[in-house]
Amino acid sequence: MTADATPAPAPQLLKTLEDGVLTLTLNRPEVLNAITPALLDEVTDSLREAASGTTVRAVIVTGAGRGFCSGQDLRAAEADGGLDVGAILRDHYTPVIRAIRSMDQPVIAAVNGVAAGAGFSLALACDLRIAAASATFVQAFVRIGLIPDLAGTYFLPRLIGPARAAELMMLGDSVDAARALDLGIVNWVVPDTELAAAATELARRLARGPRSIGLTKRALVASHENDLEAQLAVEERLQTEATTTNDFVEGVSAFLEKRRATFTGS
Ligand code: T3D
Repeated sequence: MTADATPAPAPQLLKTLEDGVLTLTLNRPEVLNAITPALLDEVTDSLREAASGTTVRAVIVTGAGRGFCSGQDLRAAEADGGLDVGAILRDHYTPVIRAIRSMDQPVIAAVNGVAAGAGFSLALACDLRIAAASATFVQAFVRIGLIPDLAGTYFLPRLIGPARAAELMMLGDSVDAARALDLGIVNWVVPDTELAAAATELARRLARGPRSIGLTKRALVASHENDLEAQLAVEERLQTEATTTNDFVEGVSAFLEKRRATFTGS
């Protein structure tokens, strides 16, 4: 065999762009898509690139194989013992959370299997979550003596309430998809074989939507911190912006002409 015949390593992040939908697939199935700094850097770069243009109008994050994401790659972390964990989090991990929250395009987590540790946090940072019936959610951090990170302690109590968040985070028990739906962790649960199609259909629907979806995301993100007065001011500003969009003109015209609106995201 010549050197040229050596197969190239599989990309750790798969990317497709179709009908305005960017799909990012974590591709380390042998470790249930455990994350490394390099993998999350790629995800962050892809999201930033999408955010800076108008081609991508919705994003799906999912995993290859039977896992969604098992959190930090513990073998790689072990091998890298002695590194500054705080610096790795700051420089390589937390940027992905900021990228998801600061981009206007909606981001959907299509949770195809176990979401553990930082993988659970990654799903929580997304705008919408759709899970396969066999998916599970584990706040695995406590099992290895860590605290939840990647903004899990920010999103989970806001999503399901502080008592439920404390239960999941302090006990580290696995939550199945049905309970995740019941708790409000996920928006939808679908049969395993239908997850990819359902996530794509949802993303395409969002991608066909008006510019105001992105502005709505901004308002929702701001609402996490604002009091009533501040949030009313945010709505006044963003609604003013929404009325300047082509999609608002089209939406009103379509209503008056009794036809379906065709939005361009502008
Ligand atoms: O260090 C820092 O930078 C701080 C940041 C921390 C952030 C975090 O995310 S901490 C939390 C890290 N994640 C975990 O603790 C979860 C570890 N994994 C598990 O507990 C279990 O694998 C699961 C509950 C996720 C799934 O269990 P199961 O029984 O379905 O699968 P499995 O057999 O345990 O795993 C399958 C393979 O994936 C296995 O490899 P093998 O034995 O077949 O060669 C397993 O070792 C590997 N794998 C799973 N998770 C990880 C992993 N390898 C490396 N890192 C992982 N996180």
